[in-house]
Amino acid sequence: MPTSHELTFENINPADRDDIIGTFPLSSIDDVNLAVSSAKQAYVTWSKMPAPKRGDILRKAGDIFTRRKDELARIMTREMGKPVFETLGDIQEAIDTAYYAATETRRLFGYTAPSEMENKMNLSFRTPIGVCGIITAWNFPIAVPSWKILPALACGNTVVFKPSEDSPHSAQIFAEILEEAGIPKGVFNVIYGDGLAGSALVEHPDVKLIGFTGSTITGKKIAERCGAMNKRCSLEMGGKNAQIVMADANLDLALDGVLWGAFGTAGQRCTATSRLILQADIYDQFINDLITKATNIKLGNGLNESTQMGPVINTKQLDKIKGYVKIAREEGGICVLGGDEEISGECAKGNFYKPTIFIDVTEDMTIFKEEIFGPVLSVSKATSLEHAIELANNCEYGLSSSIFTGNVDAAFRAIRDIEAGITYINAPTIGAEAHMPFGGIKGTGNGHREGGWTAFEIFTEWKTVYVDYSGSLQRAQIDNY
Ligand code: UN1
Repeated sequence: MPTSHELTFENINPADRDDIIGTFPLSSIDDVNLAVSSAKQAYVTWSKMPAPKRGDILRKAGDIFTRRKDELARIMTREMGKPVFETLGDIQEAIDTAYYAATETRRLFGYTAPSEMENKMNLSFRTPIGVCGIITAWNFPIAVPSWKILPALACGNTVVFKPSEDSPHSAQIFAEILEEAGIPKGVFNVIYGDGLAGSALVEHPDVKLIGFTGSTITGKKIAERCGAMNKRCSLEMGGKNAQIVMADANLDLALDGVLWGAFGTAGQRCTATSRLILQADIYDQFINDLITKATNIKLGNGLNESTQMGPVINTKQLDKIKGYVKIAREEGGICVLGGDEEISGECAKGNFYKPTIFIDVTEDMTIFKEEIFGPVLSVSKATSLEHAIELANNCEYGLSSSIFTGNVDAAFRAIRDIEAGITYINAPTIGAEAHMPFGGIKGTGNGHREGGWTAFEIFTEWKTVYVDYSGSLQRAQIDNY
């Protein structure tokens, strides 16, 4: 989409700050207005297209994502840093979501129910909402937008998408793919830039819904504005996810679980494991084994095959992590690994932070409570299952959670008692599957779930229809009893 003015921003490779990927327009309010009015105009025909026909286009988008997977994975790695084996997975999630959304267009089921009167039929079905504003983060530049955009389109809505200013290139390719798949002009629009473009989108009266993934601070502001303007709003915000390990667990598995959960994507997932809660009997030994394994994690440019952990997204985020580690030390935290940025070798020009572990972390410490969004793991000790769950729940967020145990009773108690939208048994806190409800409780969300069939709840309204074929005025119970 053309921009009406000259302001731009640079897209910088986080693994090498000298590598400027490109410049992107800082969309102005005029640009946002243009995008919304295109989306509003396109809604008239797109919303009336038979849903399975919309599905054909989404299926084609899935095919093109598949065709461009390798190329796009490398572009995404250069743009946001995570290793190629992770960006390939990111795109796979969009492929799965595209095919799921395509099939769902033949299954946008409504309900029928018997009428309380003779010769009358009661039906209900889903209708689209209108122009949807989608605002997402940079850590899953293709997967997370796909969770929102593809179901929104399947349901007959049109979209204005504002990606993070740290991943505009991936968003541009997302748009290219939808265009090639045959999305009509105006149905999908991208605006680029920071909070200015984002808030213009939220404020626009013709935008009927905001779908947001990002920080809790921004999400709450969006929710307030959407509340005041009576817009639908679905939020996916922060997490402070805990992995519990009981003494009866398969400890090797639990170790692999926490290494992946805490240091995969350099800890930059809303589902990342940032707290490890160990039962006292295994505490010392597990920590020793964890340090040994985490020491060997290979940092570097995600385009290199040997890299296991990439950089963090930008210097601001690097500073934020440094700030949390400083606070942790000031509060008496014991750092047993990392605790510093990595500036040696191929990491010299990037935003690298070493895998970091603090032990004996207590509930009053800041790193126990606040989301860091980096490779920093806090370890705490629990005396029992009940204590472990109490520690896990002592948190303002409620996205993901995990318990490793060999005891079936403990597993079921954890399923019942852990306060989170997602609980894994004998698996890490990361790795949600695209066709299952995704989201959190408490400070993480506002009651909606993306992923699978639940995304279609977000992007539709219900229309209820009564057909009276009695030929006479039949009064319903409200006027008849
Ligand atoms: C996010 O970090 O915003 O479950 C989403 C996972 C990923 C999604 C993370 N599939 O770890």
